[in-house]
Amino acid sequence: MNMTERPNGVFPAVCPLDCPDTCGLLLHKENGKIVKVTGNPDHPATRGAICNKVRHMAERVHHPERLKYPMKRSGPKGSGEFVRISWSEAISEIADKFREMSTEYGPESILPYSFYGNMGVLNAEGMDRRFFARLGASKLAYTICNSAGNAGWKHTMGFGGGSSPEDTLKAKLFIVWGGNIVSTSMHQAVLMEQARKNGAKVVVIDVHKNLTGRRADWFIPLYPGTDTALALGLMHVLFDRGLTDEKFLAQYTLGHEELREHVKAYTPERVSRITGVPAEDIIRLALLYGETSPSHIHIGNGLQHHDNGGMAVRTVACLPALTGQWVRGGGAMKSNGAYASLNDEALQRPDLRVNPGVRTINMNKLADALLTLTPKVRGLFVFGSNPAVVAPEAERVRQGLMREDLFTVVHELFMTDTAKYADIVLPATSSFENTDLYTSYWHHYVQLQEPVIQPIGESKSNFDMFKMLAEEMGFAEEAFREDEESVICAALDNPDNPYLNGVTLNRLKEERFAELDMSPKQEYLNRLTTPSGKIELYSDTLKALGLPPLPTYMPLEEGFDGENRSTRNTAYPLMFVSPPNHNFLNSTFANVHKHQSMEKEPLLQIHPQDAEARGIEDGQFVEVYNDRGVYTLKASVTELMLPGTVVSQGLWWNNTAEGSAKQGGAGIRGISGRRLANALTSSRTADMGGGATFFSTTVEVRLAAGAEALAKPD
Ligand SMILES: Nc1nc2c(c(=O)[nH]1)N[C@H]1C(S)=C(S)[C@@H](COP(=O)(O)OP(=O)(O)OC[C@H]3O[C@@H](n4cnc5c(=O)[nH]c(N)nc54)[C@H](O)[C@@H]3O)O[C@H]1N2
Ligand SMILES: Nc1nc2c(c(=O)[nH]1)N[C@H]1C(S)=C(S)[C@@H](COP(=O)(O)OP(=O)(O)OC[C@H]3O[C@@H](n4cnc5c(=O)[nH]c(N)nc54)[C@H](O)[C@@H]3O)O[C@H]1N2
Ligand code: SF4
Ligand SMILES: [Mo]
Repeated sequence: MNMTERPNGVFPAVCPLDCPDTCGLLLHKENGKIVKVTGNPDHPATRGAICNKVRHMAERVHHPERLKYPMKRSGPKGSGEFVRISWSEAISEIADKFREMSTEYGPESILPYSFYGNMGVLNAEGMDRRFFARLGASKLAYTICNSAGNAGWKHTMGFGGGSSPEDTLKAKLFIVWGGNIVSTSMHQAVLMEQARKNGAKVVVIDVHKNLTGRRADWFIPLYPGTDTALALGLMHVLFDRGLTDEKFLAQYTLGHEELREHVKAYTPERVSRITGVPAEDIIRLALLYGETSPSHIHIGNGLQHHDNGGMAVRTVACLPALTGQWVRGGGAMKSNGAYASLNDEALQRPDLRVNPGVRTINMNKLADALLTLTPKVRGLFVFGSNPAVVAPEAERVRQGLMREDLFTVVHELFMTDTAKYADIVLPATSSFENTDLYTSYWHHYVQLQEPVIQPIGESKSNFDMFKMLAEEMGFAEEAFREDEESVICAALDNPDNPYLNGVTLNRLKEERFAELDMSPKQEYLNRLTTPSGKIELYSDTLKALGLPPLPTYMPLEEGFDGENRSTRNTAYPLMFVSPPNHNFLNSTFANVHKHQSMEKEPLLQIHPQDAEARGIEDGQFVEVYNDRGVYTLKASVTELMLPGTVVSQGLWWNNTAEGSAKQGGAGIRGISGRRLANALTSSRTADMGGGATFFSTTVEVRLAAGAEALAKPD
């Protein structure tokens, strides 16, 4: 009897969320329903501990508002008015539209838009990739998360893997740089605490004293987008004081002599002006880094969501090489995804593509893609993502979604802000209703999910839904008839990745957590895949791309420039940073009452100096605005940042705003304005990898009209 047929019991599962930890879970079932989610104590890396978000996952899975059947729009776009239709009607309407568009405008008029709402590879990047390749749709560049930083890392280190998690507890200096691991990778935070118990010093470098910063032995605040300068200042001191490991530099790096000369210009005094970090702190940190071994740097996603984000990660990634810290317990970690890289050719079947030269659209540019791009996007297929909330330039994204001549399909578990704009909404299963394969971009274990509960309502997995569409479109290839297990076997068979040796479907079924073969890691420094095979402190590839070949600080397009003490556009003198919050996962959970109540409401953290200059008091409603839009939320006056930076954590849906039902989603307790952080952010792309620049945003803040009355207790 499979797990779905057993109404009661405790069953193994995998956390599907886009979180590095990829925890092993246990689902507790009663009468066919999941009633409790706990951690699986047998998971070798996550060991039974899970976060609060997922402890309450049952509420999301069995939420009364789960979409249960396909629907067709019956009211104006964005109104959320839909009528029920059958799957066969839905599929045939979509196929008809896609055929029509392909004939009339070419298939590149259709754009798939997806991300990792469910990290399972079959559903997130399997059957969909096959379908859209065969259809000939425009390609999507998956750039919204970490592509600038990953490119920066790649230009320095090549191979996209760093320190192993279990080694990091041996560090004597543990630096978290632009990450909030207490919220975003809790098991790494546990290892950080263990390292501290073993005598490590914990340093957090961030623009905002987040929950991780509050646990640091030393928190170092800096201006957004200035990390490259800080790292160069550290290098200046390291070379200057003879704290570099010359033997390591000679053996494993390229360009150390050029770098030594180059960083002379980054004196602590100059770097202090750029970053806001006092010169004596720069020297102190450099001495600490140069004199402590092993030292580990956890490179977060925050410092790379900037115009100069690729260079920032590249520069920080150079530091361990300067002091020869690529030893056990030392080094750095940006993402460990490459250790588990699958056979993407077999999984995604790019060979099915009928038009290899088709255009690629950067997902950060969704607003432009819908509003200004030619030839026009006429069909949009969204799944595993909520772009109306998570994509930059939210107001323009919404304008695009409102286009009468755009045919939008959204495959979702909930009526998200995005789904509201759809012409056809399709109900998606949750990951606990599917079979799928999970790798982690942090630990070294591969996991299998098998269905634990029956699909809710008529919901279907991405995998099955794209197979149905392929059949309706008449795609005859065997690739559209394969079952989950055969695709998993094909994906795991990757001769290019020695770390995946011996990880098979059978082993996953027997052992549940299949450890990668980490023996090739002994050769880590000889396995780097940069063009020179060395750690590239100097990169000819970057030079060819028109970027500085040596790590170089470049001010943000519209950011605060510490050297000039102002932003480029003085109408918007504050930097606005909107990182994830503790209780949501991007915009997932923002509609679940439990998670809302844990998170309470969006807050704008503003420094007392900035608040006072604007007559703003703690608890008052404020409007954060720039030329792109307005975000209305409550002020929290605090010294968690340097003056000049304001922070709002979390991606709230606009339609969860209080009173939204009555006010068409546009209000908070009678105050006009929107609840979307991304109304303010720009779709400019970063220096590398086409990455997102969410945090390179400048704004002004004012009291919201009627704010004083609202600030009074109810
Ligand atoms: N609870 C929770 N966990 C999550 C997520 C979530 O939404 N909620 N999201 C998941 C996803 S998709 C990702 S990518 C990861 C991201 O998780 P992390 O790697 O932790 O990255 P972020 O949380 O994006 O940003 C971390 C920090 O970067 C800071 N920051 C912003 N600009 C700068 C800068 O210029 N320099 C420096 N030094 N710091 C800066 C922000 O203040 C923030 O504290 O977390 C995953 N885990
Ligand atoms: N301002 C600002 N914006 C940001 C960020 C930030 O820090 N600040 N972070 C950025 C980052 S790092 C990321 S990764 C992106 C994340 O952006 P998204 O990937 O869009 O993440 P979510 O908001 O979690 O939306 C995922 C959606 O997928 C749906 N889903 C889950 N499982 C399935 C499934 O099996 N099938 C289907 N069809 N749907 C499913 C969920 O219900 C959810 O609505 O946001 C980015 N946007
Ligand atoms: S969100 Fe992260 S920490 Fe929480 S259960 Fe999932 S993998 Fe674990
Ligand atoms: Mo992300």
